[in-house]
Amino acid sequence: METPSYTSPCAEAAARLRAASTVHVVHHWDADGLASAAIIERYLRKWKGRATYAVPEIGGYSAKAVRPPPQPVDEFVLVDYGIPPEEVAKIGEVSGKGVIIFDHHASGVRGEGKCNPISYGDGWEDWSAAAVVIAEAAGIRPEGWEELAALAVYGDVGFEGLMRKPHLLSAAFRAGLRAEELERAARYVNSCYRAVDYACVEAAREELAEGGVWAVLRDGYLAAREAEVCAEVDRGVDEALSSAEIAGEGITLYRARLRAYVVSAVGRRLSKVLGNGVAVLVAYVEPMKRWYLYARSQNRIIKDAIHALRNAGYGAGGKDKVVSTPCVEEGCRGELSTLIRALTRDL
Ligand SMILES: [Mn+2]
Repeated sequence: METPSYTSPCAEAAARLRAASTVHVVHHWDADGLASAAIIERYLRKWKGRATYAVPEIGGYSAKAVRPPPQPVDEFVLVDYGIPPEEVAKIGEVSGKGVIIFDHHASGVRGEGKCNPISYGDGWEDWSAAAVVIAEAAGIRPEGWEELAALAVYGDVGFEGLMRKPHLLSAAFRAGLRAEELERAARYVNSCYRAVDYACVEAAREELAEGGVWAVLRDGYLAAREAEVCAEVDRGVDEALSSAEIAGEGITLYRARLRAYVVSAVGRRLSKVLGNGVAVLVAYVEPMKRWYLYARSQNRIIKDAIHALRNAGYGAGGKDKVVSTPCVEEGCRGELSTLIRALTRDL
C-alpha cells in the first residue's frame, strides 16, 4: 500500500512537539477540541515540554480570534480549529514560525507540520474527530488516549460515528463508559463554551488531562454549569414562544435574548414544538454581544437559503434542514429579509 500523503506532515508535527521545550496550544472549545488538547497535554508531559493552553474567542473563526502566547514559544499549535489557509498564514506571521496543525475540517490547509488527512483528500468518516487524527495519523498516543478519543468522536458525530471506531468503543466500554456516560461527559464539557466561560473550558481540559472522562463526570462545577445552561435553554424557548409571529407561508419567527450561547439548542426545540414548517429564530447572545439567525425545519429542505445568504455576503452555514449565521446587523435585519425571501421563493 502507498504511504498516504499526510504521513510526513503528521510525523513532522509530532516530532516538532517532542523536540520543543515551550509549546502554546490553541484548541477548539468543544468536546473534540478539549479531548484533543488533553491528549497533547499528556504527551507533552511525557516529553517534559512546558506548555500553555488557550481557546480562541468563543464563536470566532479567524486569526483575530486567536491570541498569541504571552511569551515567545518554540512551537505554536492549532487543534481542531478549521480556519482557511489565509487565516492560518496570518497566525504564522505572528508566531514568526510556521504553525503546527492537527485538524479534520475541510479547511484546505496543507504543508509542513499541517496534519490534516481531510486536506489530503481522505474521507470524513475515517477522521471523525481531531483526536483521531492526533492519535492515528500523528501517532501521539499517551496513556489513556482511547477513552479521550472516544469522547471526541462522540462529541463530533455521536454514537453512530463511534460505532465506526470499534477499538475506541471497546476501550471506552472497558473503562466503564457507555453511550450514556459519553453523552453526559460531552454535555458537561460543552456547557463551558455554551456558558461562554473560559475558566470552565480550562477546568474541563485539566480534568480530562488529569483524570480522563470519569473525572469530568464526577466534577460538581461542570455539573452545575451544565444545569445552568440547560435551564437557560428552557427559559430561552419560553421567551421565544411568547414572541412567535407568522413571517410568511409556513414560516414562524421567534425572538429571544439569551444569556448563554444556546442558539442552536433553542432553535432545535422550537422547530420540534412547531412541527411542520420552518422555525426562524433571531437571538441576541448577551455574553457574546452578538446577534444570530437560526432556521430549522422538521419537514422542509431549506439549504438553498444558505446559498442565498452567502450570495448576499453573509457567512451562513448549515445542513439540509438547518441554516445559521452570525449577524452583522443589529436584529439580523438584512440577514432575516434575505432568509425569508429565499424561503418564500422556493416554496
Ligand atoms: Mn472536531
